[in-house]
Amino acid sequence: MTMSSVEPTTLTHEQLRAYREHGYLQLDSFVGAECLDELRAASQVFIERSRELTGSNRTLDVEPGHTAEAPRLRRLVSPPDHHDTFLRFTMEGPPAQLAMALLGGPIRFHHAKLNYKWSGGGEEVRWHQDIQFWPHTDFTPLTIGVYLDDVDDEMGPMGVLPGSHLGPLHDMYDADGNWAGAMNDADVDTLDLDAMVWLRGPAGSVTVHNCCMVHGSQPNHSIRARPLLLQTYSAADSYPIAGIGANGAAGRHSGTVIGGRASQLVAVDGRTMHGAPDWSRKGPPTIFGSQQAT
Ligand SMILES: O=C(O)CCC(=O)C(=O)O
Repeated sequence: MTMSSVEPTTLTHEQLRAYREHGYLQLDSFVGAECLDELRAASQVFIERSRELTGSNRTLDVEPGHTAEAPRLRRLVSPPDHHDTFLRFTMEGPPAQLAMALLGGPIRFHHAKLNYKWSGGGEEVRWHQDIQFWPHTDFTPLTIGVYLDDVDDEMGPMGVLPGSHLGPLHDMYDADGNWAGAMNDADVDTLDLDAMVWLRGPAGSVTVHNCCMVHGSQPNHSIRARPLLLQTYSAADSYPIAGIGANGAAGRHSGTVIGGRASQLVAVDGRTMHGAPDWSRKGPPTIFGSQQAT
């Protein structure tokens, strides 16, 4: 699928410079009320559906204390695969337009998720970087989060460490060699946690963080859930590297190019080549067919 009619948002030079330099952006009330209402209605469908569950499944991740009467959701996995409102929002809406502006051209969608961080203790996300979860051929991937409700300090807003996207890429395996999905304590000790910026804001506020940014969030101690709809895009000419992490299992729409076409130019290990067209959906022709057709 290619979505070519999406136009980039206009950002100021200062916003573009701040994103490059600090690795994140926050835009208050970026998504309008009508759009937010639609997103909340779509989200409610899954909260209701979760009442039938006694444990997590491939679509809905629920906390251990989840019940039909008092649902406690952690995540809706890949919202665009499950509801047309999410699909349109992610492929054509404000986050896609913003990613195009930040990346300066067509973009490639990677994946999306809706993190709920339920009220009364909804879970902490420990310090981590994203790129190790789904390495790409460059470091253009970024994640755009949209708060579906107002978020204050008590609710576990997203925390980012400015400039850390230009620093080391941390190992997120534990001492026994198991994937931990979070930085180890020794690496966390090297961080200046006082410099952490907490991205709170009214409903519709947007967070952007680069794939190498150190980030995480505290538990939600408030009486309201903190739904944060996250979507990840890269430049169209950046490609997920197969066989590592979530690449290849990032949802039905992963790989969709938005706002133009990929030129098939790809830089690997400092050398740029003009790669073959994308045959992943139709299947590749044979070399004989290609050579005899030209
Ligand atoms: O929900 C959050 O606060 C952070 C989410 C996050 O970093 C992730 O899911 O990778």
